[in-house]
Amino acid sequence: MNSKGTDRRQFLKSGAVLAGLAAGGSGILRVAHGQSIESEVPHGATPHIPHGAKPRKPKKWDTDPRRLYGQRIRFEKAIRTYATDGWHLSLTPLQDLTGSITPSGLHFTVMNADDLPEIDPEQHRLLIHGMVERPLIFTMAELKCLPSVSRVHFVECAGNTDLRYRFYRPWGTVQQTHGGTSCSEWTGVPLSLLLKEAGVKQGASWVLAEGAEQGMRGKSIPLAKAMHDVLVAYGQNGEAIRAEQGYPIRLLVPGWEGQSNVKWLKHLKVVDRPYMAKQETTGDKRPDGKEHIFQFEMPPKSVITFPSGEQRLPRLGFYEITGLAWSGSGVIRKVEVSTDGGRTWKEAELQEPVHRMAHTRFRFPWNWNGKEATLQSRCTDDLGQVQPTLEEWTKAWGADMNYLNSLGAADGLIHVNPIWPWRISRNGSVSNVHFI
Ligand SMILES: Nc1nc2c(c(=O)[nH]1)N[C@H]1C(S)=C(S)[C@@H](COP(=O)(O)O)O[C@H]1N2
Ligand SMILES: [Mo]
Repeated sequence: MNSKGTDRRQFLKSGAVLAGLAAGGSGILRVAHGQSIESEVPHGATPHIPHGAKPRKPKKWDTDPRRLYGQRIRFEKAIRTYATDGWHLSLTPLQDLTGSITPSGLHFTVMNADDLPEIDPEQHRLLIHGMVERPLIFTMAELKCLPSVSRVHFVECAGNTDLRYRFYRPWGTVQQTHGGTSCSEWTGVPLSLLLKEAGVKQGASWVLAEGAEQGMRGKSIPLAKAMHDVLVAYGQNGEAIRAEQGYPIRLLVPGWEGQSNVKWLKHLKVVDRPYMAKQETTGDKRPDGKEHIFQFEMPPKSVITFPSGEQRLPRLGFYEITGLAWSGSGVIRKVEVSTDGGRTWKEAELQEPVHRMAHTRFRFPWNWNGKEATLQSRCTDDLGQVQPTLEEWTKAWGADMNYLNSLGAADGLIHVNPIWPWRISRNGSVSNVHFI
């Protein structure tokens, strides 16, 4: 164990966690204090007057709620959109975003429950059990006492990039085609720390994570990944995780398909096989009738967010083409852009710092001469994986275009990452390419 790990262990030994008492007979190690560590008085709710200063005349702004918690200005209208065709999914308006971080209120959301779980953090507990030496229960306050890390990562639904837009619709915004991915700075406790504390037993190889909502959602994660870089996250972009993102805690499994990132996390059961919970039995449906399951890592993908579907270029001349690239395998090394239908490619500029398994903003200068043009981007990650064309992707997947065309509406094609061209017509309108 490295010295940091040893420090952590020492910390836990000397700290509150192990000072707990074993709950009667159950063998579950209860941690000591369950109280909230938050201050009783909300900061800012009471005006503060520096010592010796005279209060000034009240202003209207003094009692404006926005003074205590900011909202965006009413001119800004970007919102998530949702479909009612079987996907319990609201999508991020990628066309409206700048930089690489998704504002928390616009993070895409997938949720099977009928209504949003609102979990009282005072009541919530995280149980770690199964093949462990010492089952543990944590309150939220206790979790927040533990050593934490913050990391920037995307979460992407495996079903993001719905090929139906490619074949059936000339329209489709980048929100509709690619909005099932978002990127935040997540803060939490490394799962490895909690598992080491619980003491994983010999022979254990998977961790089943379960959410607290009705009809509880389960997902098995290989122990190696759980010990490597998974977080039990309570923070998103500097504040508590949004209810839609799993408040008060979620699993954050960097680079892996969205459904691994169990929200409203309640139970972690260390086991010796995958549990095949309801939601983890679907995979890529192949033409031969077989399904490819246990493909966890999201493949390298990029998309131009401006100009993109249903937008319109208002004039000739200079535009900055911009978009996002990400890979579940690691770092985006290169994004190339083609403005001539794929004949030539030039490297785009990447916004630094480039984080591992995170949205990476790219930019590319372009002069539109008023002629029809096809714009596309192609990324390469640090494993050398290159984003494929639709034709390459289809072939690698063991299918052909006819098969893809024949798929019905909800026939899940997942892990879809081909290069996504946008066509600029002479009047400046932007649309999907392959439809036409
Ligand atoms: N408890 C629970 N966790 C869940 C889900 C859910 O319905 N319930 N949906 C999963 C799916 S399919 C995805 S894509 C991600 C989406 O995370 P987000 O809603 O924060 O974007 O959450 C995953 N975790
Ligand atoms: Mo998902």
